[in-house]
Amino acid sequence: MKIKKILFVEPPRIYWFVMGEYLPPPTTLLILAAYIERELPGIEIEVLDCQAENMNWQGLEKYIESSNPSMVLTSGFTCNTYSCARAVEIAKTVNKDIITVVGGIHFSSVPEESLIDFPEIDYIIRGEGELTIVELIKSLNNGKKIQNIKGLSFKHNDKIIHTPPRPLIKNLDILPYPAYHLIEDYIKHYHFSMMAGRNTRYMVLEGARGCDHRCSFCTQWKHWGGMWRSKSVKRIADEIEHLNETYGGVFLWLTDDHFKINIRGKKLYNELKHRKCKEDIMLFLQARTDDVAKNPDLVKKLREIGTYWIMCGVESHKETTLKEFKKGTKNQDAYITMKLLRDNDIFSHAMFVIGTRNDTHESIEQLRQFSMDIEPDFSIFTALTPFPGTVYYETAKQNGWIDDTNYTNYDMAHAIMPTETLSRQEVQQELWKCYQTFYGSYKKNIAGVFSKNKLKRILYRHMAGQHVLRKFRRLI
Ligand code: B12
Ligand code: SF4
Repeated sequence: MKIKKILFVEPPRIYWFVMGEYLPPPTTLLILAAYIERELPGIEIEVLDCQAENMNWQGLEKYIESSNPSMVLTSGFTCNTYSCARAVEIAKTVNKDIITVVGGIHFSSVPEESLIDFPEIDYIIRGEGELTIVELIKSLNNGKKIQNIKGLSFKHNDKIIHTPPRPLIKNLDILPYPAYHLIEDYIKHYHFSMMAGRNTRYMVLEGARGCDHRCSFCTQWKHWGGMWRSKSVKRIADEIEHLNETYGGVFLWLTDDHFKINIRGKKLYNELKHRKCKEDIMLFLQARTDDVAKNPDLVKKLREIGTYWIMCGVESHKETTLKEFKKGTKNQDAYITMKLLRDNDIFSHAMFVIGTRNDTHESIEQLRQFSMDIEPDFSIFTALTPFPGTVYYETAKQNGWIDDTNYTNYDMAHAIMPTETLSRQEVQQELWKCYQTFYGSYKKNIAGVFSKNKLKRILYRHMAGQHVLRKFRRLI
């Protein structure tokens, strides 16, 4: 079948209850759609966001029937594996000739397993997607050999073929802006209630890909070839301005896993400080605690250009665990970071992990105490999750630690592995206790609900509403 029309599908998904009610734009799909649109202008492109449409699986089937695409593409993380598989299965049910393509961290990490488990997937794009998908469409339309396309996995005569990896794009500035124009009707719906309020427009943009650290539990560095590549700071500022001025995007979430304040903080400040949009935007960044701690002056500058929320992977109070994770930070960095963010009126968001092999009731109790001592505005506690593609996954698999192989539960809220002394159930219970300790205090909740800080008020209303605690309780 010649590819004339392609349909990107963001399938119906389960929300991550920990961060409340939200509707995110399908960023990955928009980034890919923009590139295909520019490189292959003859191809008709549609993006369907089932969440924004409030569409269920039957609705998706009907939509594919009426849209009649020649290719259906989707993407997801590990916890979305089955929803991606179901979306492409539906496409095949509608018309077995529709070519189905998936990509992203999960499918890139376990392509062999995925092609065997989900025969309805025709092609897996491994790693960076833009060049590979364009080459695939071109080759299918010109009858060229698929085997010559780098970064692809597929079945051929009942054999699974993995072509060599594709080299990464050198200059990310060549990428077009994400194709928000293809989903203009949905844009007004995107929001993140707990983080920015129900009526603040939420958009996601990419400033960099990958990371040059090597944390054992993280998928990102491997997926992006162990490198950190950034767009130019001017390009990032232009993209921020574009989303704000063209689409009214206010709460702007940078996908960069490691912001690198030391390298880009000052430059981004210089780029944005004279732009009008800085008064309107609310930037969300992810940074390492060592990077924040070492750059107090730049943190102040970032606040001046609209940075209002920074999320940091604090992970653990134990230096031995940080070492075991190859995190490269010290727990002292967390104290300095949280104080710096507080002093600069930036909402401080700390991520913690429990459930390492040597974790006990006592060590998790110490982590809870540590989380109170460093005083972040917002804490998220997660269960150590062996994501396929991580160093930790290989170790856990070899040692038989993985107790739960249902990928839907790989959302860091479900305990997947026991520790040496705690059952999986006990880890789950400890996780609930972490939330209960951090958010369960009556005094703290009252102070939060009536805080002068609007963000804190929204957040504590969410947490004090007990929905999160109740949902965690139900997982035990
Ligand atoms: C923004 C974000 C969110 C947002 C919004 C998600 C969204 N729909 O936009 C929110 C807050 C909702 C969220 C939630 C969660 N997230 Co999140 N999130 C991200 C983040 C920061 C950016 C995603 C993104 O847009 N990336 C940019 C795009 C361009 O990269 P990409 O998806 O990899 O796509 C490229 C290639 O992989 C490839 N590709 C990918 N898919 C496809 C498909 C096709 C057809 C093709 C051709 C190519 C292709 O081409 C693209 C361009 O080259 C990533 C980290 C990151 N930097 O990616 C984490 C990340 C994806 N999240 C993660 C996790 C764990 C979660 C949560 C489970 C919990 C949590 N702790 O946050 C929940 C799950 C929610 C759910 N139930 O779905 C992990 C996933 C790990 C894993 N292996 O599963 C990541 C990697 C963070 C991390 N460092 O570990 N997340
Ligand atoms: S956890 Fe953060 S610092 Fe560590 S490798 Fe992943 S993105 Fe890099």
